[in-house]
Amino acid sequence: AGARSAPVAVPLVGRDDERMGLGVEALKRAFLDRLVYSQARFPEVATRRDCFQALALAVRDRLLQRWVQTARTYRDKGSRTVCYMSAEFLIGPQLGNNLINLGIFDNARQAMAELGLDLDMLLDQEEEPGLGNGGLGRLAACYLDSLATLEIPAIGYGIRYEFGIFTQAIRDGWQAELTDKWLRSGSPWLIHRPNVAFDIKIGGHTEHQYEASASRRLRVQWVPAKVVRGTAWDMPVLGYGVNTPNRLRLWSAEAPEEFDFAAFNAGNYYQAVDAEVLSETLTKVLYPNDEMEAGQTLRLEQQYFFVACSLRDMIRLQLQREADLSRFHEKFVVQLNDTHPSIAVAELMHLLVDDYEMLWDEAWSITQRTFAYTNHTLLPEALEKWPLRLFQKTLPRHYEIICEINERFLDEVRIRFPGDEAVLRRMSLIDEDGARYIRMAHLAVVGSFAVNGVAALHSELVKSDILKDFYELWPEKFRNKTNGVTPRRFVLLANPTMSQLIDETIGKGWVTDMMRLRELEPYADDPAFREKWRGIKRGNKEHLVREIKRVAHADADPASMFDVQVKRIHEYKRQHLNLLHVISLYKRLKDNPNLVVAPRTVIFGGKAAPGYRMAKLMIRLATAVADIVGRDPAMHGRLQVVFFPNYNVKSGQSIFPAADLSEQISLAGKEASGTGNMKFQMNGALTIGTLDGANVEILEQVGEENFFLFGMNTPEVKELRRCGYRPRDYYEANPHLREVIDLIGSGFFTRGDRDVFRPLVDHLLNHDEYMLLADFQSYIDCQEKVSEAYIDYERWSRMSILNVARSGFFSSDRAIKEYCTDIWRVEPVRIELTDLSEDDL
Ligand code: H53
Repeated sequence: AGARSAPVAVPLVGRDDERMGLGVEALKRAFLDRLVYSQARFPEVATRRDCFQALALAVRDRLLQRWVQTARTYRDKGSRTVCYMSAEFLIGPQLGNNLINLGIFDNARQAMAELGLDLDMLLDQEEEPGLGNGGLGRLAACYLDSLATLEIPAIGYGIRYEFGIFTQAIRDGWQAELTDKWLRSGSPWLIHRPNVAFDIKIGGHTEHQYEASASRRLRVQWVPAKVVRGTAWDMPVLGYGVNTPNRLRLWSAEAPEEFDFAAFNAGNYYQAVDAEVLSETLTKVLYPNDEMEAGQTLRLEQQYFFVACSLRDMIRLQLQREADLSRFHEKFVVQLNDTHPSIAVAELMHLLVDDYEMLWDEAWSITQRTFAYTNHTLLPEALEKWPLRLFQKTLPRHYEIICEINERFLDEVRIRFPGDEAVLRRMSLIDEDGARYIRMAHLAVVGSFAVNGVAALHSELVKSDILKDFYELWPEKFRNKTNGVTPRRFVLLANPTMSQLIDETIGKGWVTDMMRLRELEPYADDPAFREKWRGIKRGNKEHLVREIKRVAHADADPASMFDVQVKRIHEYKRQHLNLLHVISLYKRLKDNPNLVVAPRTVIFGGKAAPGYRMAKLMIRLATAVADIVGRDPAMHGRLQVVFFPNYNVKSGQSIFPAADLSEQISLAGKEASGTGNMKFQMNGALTIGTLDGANVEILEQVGEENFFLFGMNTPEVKELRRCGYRPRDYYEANPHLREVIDLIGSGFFTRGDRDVFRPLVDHLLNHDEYMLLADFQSYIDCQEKVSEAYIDYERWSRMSILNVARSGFFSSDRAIKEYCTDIWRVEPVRIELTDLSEDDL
């Protein structure tokens, strides 16, 4: 730290600092100041982008005022801190959310209006920080919101990707990927901390030496092949209605300061600069795979890099407070968001043993008391494992440490299961069957004191299937923490009209106490309330219709049922089952023009991993069906299909409030939890779904009469698989199913080209890993019930109201409270806005 000046009495950023006012006049003043003094623009020539930037900076000032107070309080109290480590934080646009959480959304709208600016237009200027793929990254962002709202000292640690998730365009019906340059004009929310920097070693080899001293301790030196410097970029994450902004700290890679002078002096300027370029590639781009492992060296380097920076940062903080690291685990608890950061287990051991010269046993005891691990998947292909050679080459010291952890661990297993060689092979951190791998989930379980799944069903399957042996060894480690989503972004911000009606009906306060929504239940029987409810949904649908026109160039009818499936495109999520229903409905409407069914607009949205061919083909099928149905005049006012391009956090905020029906149709036992299902429910959509992930708990909350359940359950799926599933039998036994599949195969949707969908049809008939054909009839029958219910609009409104009234359980506040008491053992720390003296800064 630099020289500090003497304390002065003058408050700089205090409680009554009028520069930080939240009223309309103060906001206008602040906006104009930022326009001139940060953007160097005067109002007459300012672009929309300048105006967005000025407003964002004015809001950021107000966050930072609270931030310094928070940082001071945490430092003074030495508060126990939660570190949420995640390779992804899908935070979405920040301005609207920050205005909501500061409680100044309406003031800001008025301030801008008085300056002749439209707040919605300004909000629209913000680039979406797409630092995640899907559910896992968005969950991390919801959890940061709840942690701050609940006033829990917390840091989110992640990666500042220069390119986030790609932008999806639809070209000739196919997905095309465009780079996401979200940092093109900088982000007003990120604050660079060039002096919070660490040099991280990668590659090379280790050298073992016994110390000359009497103890003759073995010392290990890691001689790296390269060194990359990580610097911190901080984003404040403000809680709702409190003064707590927590810190999201993202690491960015650069070349270390002493770059290759040998090359430079030899006149090889380019080689010297090369190091810089190579280092920067480390945090250049997010891997666009959701639930599929990439397995490349660069990905392992990314994971190691951000974990290594984060642990060094925590150690630095701890050594500011205490003389040594013996109480590290009392001051910090680290939640590992899936296995992506699980190398942290070996890294903390490396730091404690090699750098801080701690004995193995003490270091291991601290490590095991520091980490907790969340598992997010049941798909075998998503369980990370690293080829041993690749791992050893990238992290030679960690390889040795993992071998040591493994030996000691397997000794424990031998004592527990004497003579059982098979269990040793199954549980080992190293997969020795065939090509050898390091199993990251096993490392995470062994190195953690708690392991949790993300929905009740999923947590049971973790214990009975994927981590069964570990459950038998350490049953006390295992728990469930059902996911949740933040109602601030997904209800208050996304659905202001419904939020206002709720305010008027049960009073404010529900947004931080979502169980209070139960008070809405009696209004489900009030016809006047139901009518208002329908009016709000209609308004939200009209808004989405305009968006659909803008981005998909399609017309949608707001009087029809909005039947929506938005999520990553994946075979297990079964978007193609939804399409089989669409085609079935199309066929029936063609064959029988007088059929009485609810008019529908079926909306799809979601990205496919660029290398996932079947997922891309599923998108092609959706766009092809949309095209043919859209061209058919007989379908007007009856059936329509839309593929909404580039589904992301921002467009989600328009989609959830407009949905009538939420499609949650994964094969039972495959979706760990799902979180979109919760966002739909909170916005009054009814669910058609299988008994999978958190659907099970949604059904439990809303009751069977307010949920459209279909399909096999997990034991039935297992049983069918055990007996030998033959999809073709279903095809042959069900004439309607045959018609639907044959229509796809016939080239009807592709101008006679029979080749396009052949891989998809062949796959369904011969493999059908996710058992679409087995669930087909049950799904069609259930959609029939949906249609009947929709036509009875009083009944539908009633069900919709009850769904919202019973959605409180799925608030991320509930989930975070459970983590706090059951895993993290942390308490809230209240932040008061007081006057700070210069010395505090
Ligand atoms: O995590 C969500 C779950 C969802 C699950 C998802 C997920 C990813 O997005 C990526 C990797 C992974 O292992 C799991 O698919 O079911 O809701 C948050 O827990």
